[in-house]
Amino acid sequence: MFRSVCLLPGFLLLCFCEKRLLLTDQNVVQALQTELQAIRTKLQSLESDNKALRSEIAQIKRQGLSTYIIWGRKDCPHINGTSLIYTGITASKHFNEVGSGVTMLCLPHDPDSVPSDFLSVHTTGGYSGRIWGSEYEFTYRSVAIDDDAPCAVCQVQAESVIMVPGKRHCPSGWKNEYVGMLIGSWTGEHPSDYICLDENPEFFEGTRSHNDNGRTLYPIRATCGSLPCPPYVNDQFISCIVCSQ
Ligand SMILES: [Ca+2]
Repeated sequence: MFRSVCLLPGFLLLCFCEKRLLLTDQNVVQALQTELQAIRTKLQSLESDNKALRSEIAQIKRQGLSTYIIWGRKDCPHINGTSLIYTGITASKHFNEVGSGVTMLCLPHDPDSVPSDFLSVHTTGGYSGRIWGSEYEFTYRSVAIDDDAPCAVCQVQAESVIMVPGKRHCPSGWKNEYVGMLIGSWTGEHPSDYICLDENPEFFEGTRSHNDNGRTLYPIRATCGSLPCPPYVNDQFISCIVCSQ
């Protein structure tokens, strides 16, 4: 790499690596021209890469990031732009308890303790709610009655995520994240969320088919009346799909 160029009457002088080279040697001139061309080519390649990366970053910023929970699976769908945040346990209130919460939660496998000076069940005298794991109350594909249900929290490169009940196809312009069946509680139980269970549900091996109840998971069927039939069909179970855009 040359340090500087000196112009003297009649010839060109380069200060090259602390040495002064007189550019009357055509071999040196040719070598420098070749090196210069290689640098130009490399620079053009870097500029092209830089432009592509800027475009990709701008696209990601425009799209934003969203999250959703896939119920019944230990991992997120293996599709481009969707990644796992954590895997967990499908959990909510006990089917036979009135209180506690009503939302379905994805509890992680590695919980952190509350602060050591927080309440204990003894100091509250039992005035607290509970959370339970969940069990399938049906047998379908890989799962059986009393199998415990996993879940996974997923991040997706999209501005929005929606669950569309009653559909197996996303609206135009939306991408399919996963498809499944609408799940809730039995009509005679205390309720929790409606959730979209993946159509290929999984289970936890260690507690397979062991009946501990907790949050019980039942398929949801249509009832004609205030719900118009057609298009709905009485007693037909409801599908669902999760879509991103
Ligand atoms: Ca079980």
